[in-house]
Amino acid sequence: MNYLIGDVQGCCDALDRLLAEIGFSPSRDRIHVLGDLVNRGPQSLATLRRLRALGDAAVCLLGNHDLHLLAVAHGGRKAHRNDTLGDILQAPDRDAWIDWLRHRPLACSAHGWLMVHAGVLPQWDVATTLALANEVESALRGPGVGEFLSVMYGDEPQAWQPSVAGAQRLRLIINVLTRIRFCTADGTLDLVSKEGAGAAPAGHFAWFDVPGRRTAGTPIAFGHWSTLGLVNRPDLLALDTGCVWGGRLTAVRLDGDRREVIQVACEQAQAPG
Ligand SMILES: [Mn+2]
Repeated sequence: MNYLIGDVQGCCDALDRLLAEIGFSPSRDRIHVLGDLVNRGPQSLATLRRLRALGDAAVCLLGNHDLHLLAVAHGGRKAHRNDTLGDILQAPDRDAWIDWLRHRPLACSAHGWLMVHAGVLPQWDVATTLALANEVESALRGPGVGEFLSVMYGDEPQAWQPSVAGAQRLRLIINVLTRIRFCTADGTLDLVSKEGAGAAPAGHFAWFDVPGRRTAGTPIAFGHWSTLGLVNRPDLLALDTGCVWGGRLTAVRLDGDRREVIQVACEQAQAPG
């Protein structure tokens, strides 16, 4: 059976309880973990150990916190006050963990679903989304990864231009796939607002509600947006249910056209703010 799992953020105990709850068998089942595997929770290293040990039974997408870890590890970025990445960064085998992480994908198409950490732009269809994700994946896996990570951060450009190349292009792709919540009808990003879908800035939509979105015919599963809570509609699954904030960790079992939501309650590891 195939499962989708929302943001774990270093809450390995909750992940263990969730896998037990669904009766997960690595030889029979597969989980797709929708990014933000690490950070803010108490067990970032243990979470990577658990997921990596599952081999092909766990497809793990990269989220913004996972990219932050890569950027800190490669020296291009300072750690944040609330980071809980020390157990990985100080591990004797840290290079192996960082190397494993930088080989994870940013998007995945499986079982009829498109899976990303945060979302997509309205102009992108599924094939375009996967191709653009692959451009970033190639940069992360290549020899210039350190330099790439040092230019990865920034909120510009705010809109997609197919002709834009280089760091600007990859930064926009990353900001969409791992950070988007709201955008305008023409796909201009707002990367500031973090409230729920009802709090769209003027002229903006939740990315999945933009009229004419070109991925509309394909169901999309994503995490990242904890203030949205669980969204379970025919064309959409939003699965960041705030585990690290004392919410829940959520899995969805995909069984043909049927879905089953499985959740475990989580201990609060971080207070907002
Ligand atoms: Mn995120």
